[in-house]
Amino acid sequence: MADTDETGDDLPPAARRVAEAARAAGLPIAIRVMAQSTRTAQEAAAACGCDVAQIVKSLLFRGADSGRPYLLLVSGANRVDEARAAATIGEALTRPDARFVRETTGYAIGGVPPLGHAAPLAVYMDEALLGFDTVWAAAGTPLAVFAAAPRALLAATGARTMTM
Ligand code: 5CA
Repeated sequence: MADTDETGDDLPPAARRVAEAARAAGLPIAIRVMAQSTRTAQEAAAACGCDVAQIVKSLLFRGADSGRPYLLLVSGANRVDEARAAATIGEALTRPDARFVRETTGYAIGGVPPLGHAAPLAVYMDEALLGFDTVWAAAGTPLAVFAAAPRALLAATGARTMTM
């Protein structure tokens, strides 16, 4: 099966929500539903034919004190230094379980997108992503991705930048 570029009615509902949210945020995107898994950063890089560093991981954390969710958009080449992230955000962080991820974002792990969430989230973006012309992010399902200029993604998500 060939990969498909889709923007319309034949997208899975989760991907359609991402496309709608992106459009509303001033970032028109073409979502690609891949024939092979894009569940992990490595798989997404292989499917997109890009460097793993160009993959945007959308990782949910939770404030240890406030319980607030924080979405970190992290280069696929980087790991989150939780102490450093906590210092940037202003409270210690915990990793929520899969159920909290789904309830908070509206998407299952492996498909969590950088925008289009069930409720507004505080978003932080890894500065390393800004070094690329194009980055690729999940579009709502573990087969769906979209490409964007990182600064346009930064603007559309309202993210603050952080060093990982
Ligand atoms: N579609 C790809 C690339 S865009 C993607 O979504 N990658 S990801 O890194 O953003 O999402 C997978 C991440 O989900 C893993 O790195 C891991 O941090 C997290 N994760 C995996 N399993 C669980 C789990 N059971 N509970 C909480 N988080 C998990």
